[in-house]
Amino acid sequence: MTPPPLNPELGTPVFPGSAAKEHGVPEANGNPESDACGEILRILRQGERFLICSHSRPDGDAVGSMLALAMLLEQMGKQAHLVTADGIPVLYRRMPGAENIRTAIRVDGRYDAAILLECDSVERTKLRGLEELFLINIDHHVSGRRYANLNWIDRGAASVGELVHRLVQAAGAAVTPEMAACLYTTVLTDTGCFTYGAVNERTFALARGLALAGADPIAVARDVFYSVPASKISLLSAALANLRREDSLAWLWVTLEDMRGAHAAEEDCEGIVNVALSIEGVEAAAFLRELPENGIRVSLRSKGRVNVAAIAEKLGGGGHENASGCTLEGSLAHAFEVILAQLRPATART
Ligand SMILES: [Mn+2]
Repeated sequence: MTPPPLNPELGTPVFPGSAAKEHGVPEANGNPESDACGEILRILRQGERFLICSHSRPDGDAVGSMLALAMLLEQMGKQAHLVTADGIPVLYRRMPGAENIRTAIRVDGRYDAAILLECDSVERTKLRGLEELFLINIDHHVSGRRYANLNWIDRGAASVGELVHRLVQAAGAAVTPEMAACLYTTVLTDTGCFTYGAVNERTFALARGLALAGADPIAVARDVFYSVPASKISLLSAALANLRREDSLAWLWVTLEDMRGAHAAEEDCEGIVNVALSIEGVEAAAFLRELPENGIRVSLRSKGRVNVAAIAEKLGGGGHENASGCTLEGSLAHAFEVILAQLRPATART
C-alpha cells in the first residue's frame, strides 16, 4: 500500500480538521459579539448590585450559567441576587450554590442591571418587575432577539454557560472548581452529552478546560443522568404507552391524569421527547403535555433535517433548530391537529 500523500508545502499529511482556526474565539477588533462581551463586563465593573435571572422551568444551562455568573460577580466583589419563577429541578440542586437561587413571581429592589440568561424575551422569565431595570440579555437561541438594553446573542455557543465562561476569561477571573462544575453541567446538558446542538471542536476544548479547572465529569454525569427520580420513570412509562409513529415522525404525550398517577412533577417531563427521537429512522419528535392551568405544552426535537425552531416560532414559541417548544391553547386533541399539521409536511420532505 502507498502511504497517504504529503502536502508538499508542509511535509505532513493534510487532515480535514485543520480549518479549526475559523471557529476560534473572535478577536476584539470591531467584532460585535466580543464588543458585547466587553460592554457587559464594563457594566459589571461599574455597578455594585445585580439581579441574575433565567427562564421559567429552568434547565441545566439556566441553573449552571446563573450560578457561574454569580460566582464571577462575587470574585469581582459585587452583590448578586438569583431569581427564577419556578423551583430548581432536583437534578440540578446539587450544583454548588443552587440553594442561593430564590423562587419568586416578582422582583423588586434596586439593581444596577438585571442579567437575563437564556431568555429570548423578558416574558420568558415569567417574572414581573424587570421592566424598570437596565436589562442585559445573554442568549444562544436561534430565536434570540435584541429586546434588552444590552444584548449578547451567540447562536454558535453550545450553552449560555459557554458565554459566561468567555465573560469570566475576559474579566481575568479564576475558573474555580465550583464554577467549572456548573459550566461543565451547562455544556453536558445542552448538548445531550455532546450529541446535539452547537457541538464542535470548541465544545470539547471548553470541556477539557473545565475538567482541568476542577470539574469532575463523572460526578456531574452521576448527578444529572443517574439520579433520576422514580416518578420520572413512572411518567415515562405512561408516555411510552402513548407513543405513536408515522414514517420519520414520532410523538407521545401525557395527560394530567398520567401526571397524577405517576406522582410526577413538571420537571419529570424533561427529556421524554428524546426517547421518541431516539428511534431509528425518526427525524422529528414531539412530546405533548396537558397543563394544569389549561393548554398544552409542546416540546419538539429534530435530528437535524427538520428545523423545529421555525415550527415553534410559527406557533408562538421558540428555541433551537434541533430543540424547541411552544404552548398551545385548547385541548390535547386540538394540539395534535395543530402540531401534526406542521410536522407532517416538514418530515415528509426529509
Ligand atoms: Mn441553553
